[in-house]
Amino acid sequence: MVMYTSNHERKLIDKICSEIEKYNNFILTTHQLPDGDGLSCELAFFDMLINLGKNVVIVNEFSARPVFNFLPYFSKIVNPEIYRRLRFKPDVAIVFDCSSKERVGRPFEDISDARVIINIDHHEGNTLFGDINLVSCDRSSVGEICFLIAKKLGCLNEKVAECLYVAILTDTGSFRHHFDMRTFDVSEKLLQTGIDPETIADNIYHNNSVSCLRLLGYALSNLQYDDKIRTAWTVLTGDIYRRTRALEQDTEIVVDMLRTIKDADIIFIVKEKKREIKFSLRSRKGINVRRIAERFGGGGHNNAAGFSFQGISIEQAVLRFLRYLRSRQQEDKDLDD
Ligand SMILES: [Mn+2]
Repeated sequence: MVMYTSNHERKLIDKICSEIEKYNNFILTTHQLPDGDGLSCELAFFDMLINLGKNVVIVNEFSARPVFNFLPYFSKIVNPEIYRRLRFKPDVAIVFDCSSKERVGRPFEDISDARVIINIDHHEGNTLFGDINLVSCDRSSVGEICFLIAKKLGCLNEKVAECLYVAILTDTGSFRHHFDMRTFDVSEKLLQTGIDPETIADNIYHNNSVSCLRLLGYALSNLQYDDKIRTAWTVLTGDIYRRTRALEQDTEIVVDMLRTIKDADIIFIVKEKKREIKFSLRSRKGINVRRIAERFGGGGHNNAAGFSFQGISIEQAVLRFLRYLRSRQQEDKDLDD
């Protein structure tokens, strides 16, 4: 018998369900550059809430990768400009997969109007910015947590299950990292609704744009590797995005590919944005990249984190970060000696 929920989780889920019953107007959001987890949870909740007769708006600062457009209600998501024109008065805001309110980006102003902010997340170091904070760091995905709420509300149907299965599938890298037995148990219950995992996988993984693959091509042809620190990285300038016409969200495929390198314990992608240089880090063998990212003012998960530099060039940013990784390696060696 797999232990589903801790007492702590159960209490918070009860509280969230009673808030949902009490109020009528809901605003849902997730982090900037929504991923499969945050996005699918929004869409699952959209279905659950409209079935309960509620008014619901999903507002995201940026659109998600088009590979997710097969999911129900994908086209219902609005950006902050459209949202403001709706003059919606939310009672409850639900924020998915965000460790801090800053991660929400511009919609945070809008959700701050709500009477109750519910924060559902699984990131270490979540700042507990909500009035209710359901933060379970040992859960594979927010989708796994949302399954518990869907069941409690009696709202589990095929649409909800499809979304939550996508959340779990993508956040675990197709069941490769950050999951446990409960994840399979939840997935099984989702599949029992009749959803087809093969079609879902096909929709997500065999649905890339040519631009996205071109971006990957550039990324791989500029791949760097330092065997002393067992680290691989690549730099994606604004020019590469312009030339390939790839979306920033398409970077995910590059991250996934670099993660497959046998001899790299840490991989990172450097992305040039308007005013900042963004670093996305991934690790294995228990190397905690969240702590590394925190040194540079960022955060995330132990094996997936990020941070950004401002006011320096992309070359300086990479050099500064590599210098840190190399010194860190040296410190570890010194400790061993
Ligand atoms: Mn997540």
